[in-house]
Amino acid sequence: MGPEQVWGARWANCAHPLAHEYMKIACKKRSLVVLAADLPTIGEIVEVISKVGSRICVLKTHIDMVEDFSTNGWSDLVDAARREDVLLFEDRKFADIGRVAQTQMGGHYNIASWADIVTSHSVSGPDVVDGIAAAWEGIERVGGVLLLAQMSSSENLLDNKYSHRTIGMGSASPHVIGYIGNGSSPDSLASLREMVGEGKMIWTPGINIDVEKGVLGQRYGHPTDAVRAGSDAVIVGSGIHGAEDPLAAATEYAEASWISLLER
Ligand code: 6AU
Repeated sequence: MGPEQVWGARWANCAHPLAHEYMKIACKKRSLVVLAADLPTIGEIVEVISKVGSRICVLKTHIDMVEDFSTNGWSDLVDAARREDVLLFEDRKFADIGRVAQTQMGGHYNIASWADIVTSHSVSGPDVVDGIAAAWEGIERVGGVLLLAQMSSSENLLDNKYSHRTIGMGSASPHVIGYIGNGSSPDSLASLREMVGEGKMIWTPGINIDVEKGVLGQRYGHPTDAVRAGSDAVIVGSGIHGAEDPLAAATEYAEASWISLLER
């Protein structure tokens, strides 16, 4: 089954090539899983890609969390992801003025050169997205931005009004492929879906089949509930990389998310 049948209007209305690329990979792998690879070394991330690559569509990184970063080591990681047909997503959560965001896409980690997708806050206004896009354009690459419209952490400040204004900002930008929504709350997700309409995607962190497992204010919801409420991608970290058998866990999240999408 192709993305046109599965996503229907959302496929047709999401004009961005990265949104289409994601949906095509999801259909091929029958999975909406984005792996949050919050691991301390490049070797551990490469190992988890080799284990679960066939069941995940996207690898989400926090490059500044990696203890043994080197340009060569990272290019091995990028090659491993490409071999498995996995998109690369740096969860940088940009939040500065446009010029600084553009510069931060380069620098030591050179995010623009390898990331297909990045996250950004909307708090500083629309120029942050233009700065990110200018960095990709400068090296003739195309990438997509996900704006944080909601968060999964307890007592965060992203209220309904903030989400609404974020969506106003995102819908005016060709570089924004969608929004981060709160996977731990199906009700908030459903209202976000209503605000967003069909033109952009919603990707959801705060996902764990064991909803009681959150630490340090993290809150979790079940992948089935998130997809039913309108999520297009489930971002799963410890639920997969912390599992005894990461491939079995990735398969469980892939199947739960995919079946829920087909039933929606
Ligand atoms: O599944 P976990 O709790 O092990 O990991 C959750 C991952 C982390 C967070 O940085 C990220 O999801 N995250 C995000 C984003 C943008 O992905 C936003 C948010 O509100 N909450 C959240 O946990 O890598």
